[in-house]
Amino acid sequence: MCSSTSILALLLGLSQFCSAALLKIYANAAYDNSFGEVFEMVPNELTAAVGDVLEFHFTGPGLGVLGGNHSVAMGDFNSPCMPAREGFFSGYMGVNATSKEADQVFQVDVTNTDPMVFYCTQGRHCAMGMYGVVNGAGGQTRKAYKDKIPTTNLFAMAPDFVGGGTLLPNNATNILGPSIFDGAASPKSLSSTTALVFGLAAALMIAQ
Ligand SMILES: [Cu+2]
Repeated sequence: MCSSTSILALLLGLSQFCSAALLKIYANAAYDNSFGEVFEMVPNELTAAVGDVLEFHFTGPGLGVLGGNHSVAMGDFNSPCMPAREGFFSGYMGVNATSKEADQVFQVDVTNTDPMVFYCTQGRHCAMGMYGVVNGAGGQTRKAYKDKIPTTNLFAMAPDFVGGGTLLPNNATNILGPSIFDGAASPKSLSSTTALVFGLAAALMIAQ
């Protein structure tokens, strides 16, 4: 990504345009009145360049509620919710009921731009939607992975190691929250929130 944007960066005089990015991804549990429990990765489709860092956060209502104990592992496009032979695994991260985040984040360095799938190994979280794809292409996209999941009752498997990344202390407070991602991790839910805000504003204007 850097090489394709460097000329533009020079023209604009923006040297930071070409710096490595820290890409935050949230393994999040939420509750929606229509859909019930929602397990998601936010975002669940992203583009990353060599040198970027994926920073996984584990968020939701807290340990003991909605399965507030997540992980992230590199997956295998051919075997949904199963680990890649060589990849990364954070281990299980309980969500702190106060901050709504786990007390640690897990960072993974991006060393190539091949399509890569990641998922939560906890129970049925993966089959219920807690997975995402970096640099999806060809037959290795989020949609292709989703189509291979036979049923939301599929239990995930975890690697037999913790590694391939770095666990770091996390002082963040959950920026998502079930109220923002009411329903799904798609921009749709954001726009419906926006629509609600505009709708309320319009209603107020009419009331005046
Ligand atoms: Cu999970």
